[in-house]
Amino acid sequence: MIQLYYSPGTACLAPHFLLEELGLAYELVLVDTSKQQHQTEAYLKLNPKGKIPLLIDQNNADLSLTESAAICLYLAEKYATHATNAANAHFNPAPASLQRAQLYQWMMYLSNTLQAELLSYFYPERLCDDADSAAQVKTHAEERVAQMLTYIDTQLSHSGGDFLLGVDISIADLFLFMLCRWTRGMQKPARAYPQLAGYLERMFNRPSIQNSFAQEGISAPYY
Ligand SMILES: N[C@@H](CCC(=O)N[C@@H](CS)C(=O)NCC(=O)O)C(=O)O
Repeated sequence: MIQLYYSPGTACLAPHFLLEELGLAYELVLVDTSKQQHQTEAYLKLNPKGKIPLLIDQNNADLSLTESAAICLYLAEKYATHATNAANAHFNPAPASLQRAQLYQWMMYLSNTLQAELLSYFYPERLCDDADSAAQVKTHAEERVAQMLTYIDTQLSHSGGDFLLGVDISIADLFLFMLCRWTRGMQKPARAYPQLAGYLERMFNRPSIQNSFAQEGISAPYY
């Protein structure tokens, strides 16, 4: 069995979407950050970072993994091969292929640039000492996120298909949908960009995303 430790709507979403896409058997374990359950002694023993998500793969010697992007890369590599899951093998492009290189490029960009900026937007008080400075940090983070969304929107129009890598969906799309959802309270949310508007609607209609939202108890507005 695979266990995903989650708190609704957090960085657990991308791995959750992927578990659904791949049709794997898994168990969700709730660690509610709004109740500080990620800071309990029991959870910190499992994940000393005190962050969500955490994946434990009992099919693979109880492998324990954090970092949402790393979990997605691991799950795709382990469970989306032609040998075991041919219908979903596009989630695991061949090593050194153009698709894999582009996948790495997107995953690095999304996790260390857009996701990092979103963390500044949501937790500005962690970066400064007073409320006025925190408000400024938040405003600047939102401006930088807007620049990134403009870049992503343009790239989508050149991808050659419905997804970031072109014709086939990849883990980068699942990750991007999660991050775009987090912009829904911004002055110009991701859904307001011309390419992203249709892209997010298509992604939202996938059963993997519908099921994950239902299981995590997430309600409208979804993105
Ligand atoms: N880089 C990490 C970020 C993990 C992270 O910051 N998760 C948030 C939820 S989205 C969290 O656990 N926040 C609780 C806190 O920082 O106290 C990842 O992608 O997994």
